[in-house]
Amino acid sequence: MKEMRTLPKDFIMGGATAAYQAEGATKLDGKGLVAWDTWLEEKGRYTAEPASDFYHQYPVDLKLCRKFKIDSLRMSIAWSRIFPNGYGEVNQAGVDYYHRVFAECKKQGVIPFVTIHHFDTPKTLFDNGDFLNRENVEHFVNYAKFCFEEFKEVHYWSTFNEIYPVATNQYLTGIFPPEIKFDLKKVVTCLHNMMWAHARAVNIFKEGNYSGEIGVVHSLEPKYPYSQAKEDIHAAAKDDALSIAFLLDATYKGRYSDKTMALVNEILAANDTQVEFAESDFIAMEKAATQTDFLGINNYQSHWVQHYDKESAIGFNGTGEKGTSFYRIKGIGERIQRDDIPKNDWDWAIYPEGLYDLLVRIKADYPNYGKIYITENGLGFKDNFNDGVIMDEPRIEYLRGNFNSISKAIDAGVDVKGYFIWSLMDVFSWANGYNKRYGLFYVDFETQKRYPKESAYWYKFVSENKVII
Ligand code: BGP
Repeated sequence: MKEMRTLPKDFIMGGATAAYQAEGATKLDGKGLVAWDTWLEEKGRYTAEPASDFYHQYPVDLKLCRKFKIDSLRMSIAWSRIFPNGYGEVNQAGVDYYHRVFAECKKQGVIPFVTIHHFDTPKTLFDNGDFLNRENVEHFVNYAKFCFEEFKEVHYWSTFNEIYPVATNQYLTGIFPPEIKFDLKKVVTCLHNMMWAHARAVNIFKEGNYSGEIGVVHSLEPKYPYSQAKEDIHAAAKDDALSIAFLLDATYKGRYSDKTMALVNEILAANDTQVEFAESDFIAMEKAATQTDFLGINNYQSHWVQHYDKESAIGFNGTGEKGTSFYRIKGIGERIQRDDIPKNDWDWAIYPEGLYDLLVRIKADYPNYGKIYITENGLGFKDNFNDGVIMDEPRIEYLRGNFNSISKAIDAGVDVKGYFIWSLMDVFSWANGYNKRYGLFYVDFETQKRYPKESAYWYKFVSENKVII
């Protein structure tokens, strides 16, 4: 029999959510609008109502956490519940709501792991340029400071969720509002401004001597060359530079290395543009780089990249109809679907080795990485609801592969402290609506009843025994 891998005894097993995807109640108790509210209504495909109604169901979900040995809940605070317009007057009902959630966490013995911004900038600021507008960075920093002052119950803070997908979904692929496509200047400006905003929030947290830990959550998906041809290797290096190295350099060095910048500049030049950064931003970023406590990694898949020098073109699979996506970016490359690698219905490659490669690479390239939490990982799947029984073997298989990679990386000396499955319960998916389910708990979106899937029992066993079965 093959020997089973283990996890450290104090390894945190969590479940992840995000305010807009779980809470529902998008207009309740003084919450301000976000761009998504109007954009989804205009599209008419689906909305974030009622999502998983976490706004009311949180006691149920936290009880489930306790029952299924889920140590920690990754959640986010909705900026527009606290400041309906992004700044100015505080909405006390919103503040009270999160105090109630944190009190319930305490009651159920669940550690809150809180993101300050998860794709939901208040609409007034979003319409005013979101993070392309540096005035909005000031508003973000003030909001973060408010959270540190107010929510003393929280020990773990993440400034942002997934800076790269914010920048690229908004300004490259255009699958998020404001649906701008192939604007590389906006992409790089947004990445930089958000990293600068992150740094300033970290510095405020440290200067204010707040107790707890602070980090940032990056979406990191390895980029491999599709072949060993020189130009494919270079295409993968460019894709990596923009999507991984740019962010990790900023996080851990406080500035972009010459190698990263040369590749990013090459991408910009191929798109007839360039970006300048204010030298003074790097002062805040270098300071933050030495005091960031942890890195959160969201990883679902890996990519294989080949040379591409024609016009940019995107095919987005937002329906779960296999084989409908393609990704070709001028100046970067083309991401190729490899026939020999399994994929889910949304064409996401299932390749747990990628997570191992990523973890050991971070340790090698950024020795001051602190510690790592896997803050999202999971399988989007059309779960079969059979009289309340949900046999989600493919999800268990996916988790097993990724947990084995984490265990191997820990053996190789990478300090991975915990794991949060995306998602705790089924939630609303930004660009896919409700048929792409990820949860350990199936949500009937009509009745809001929760049903544990087979994977929830598997997860409980791993959490209790720290053995990967
Ligand atoms: C990450 C986001 C999550 C979640 C997840 C799954 O990018 O942080 O909010 O949505 O991806 O993505 P999707 O819902 O598109 O399948």
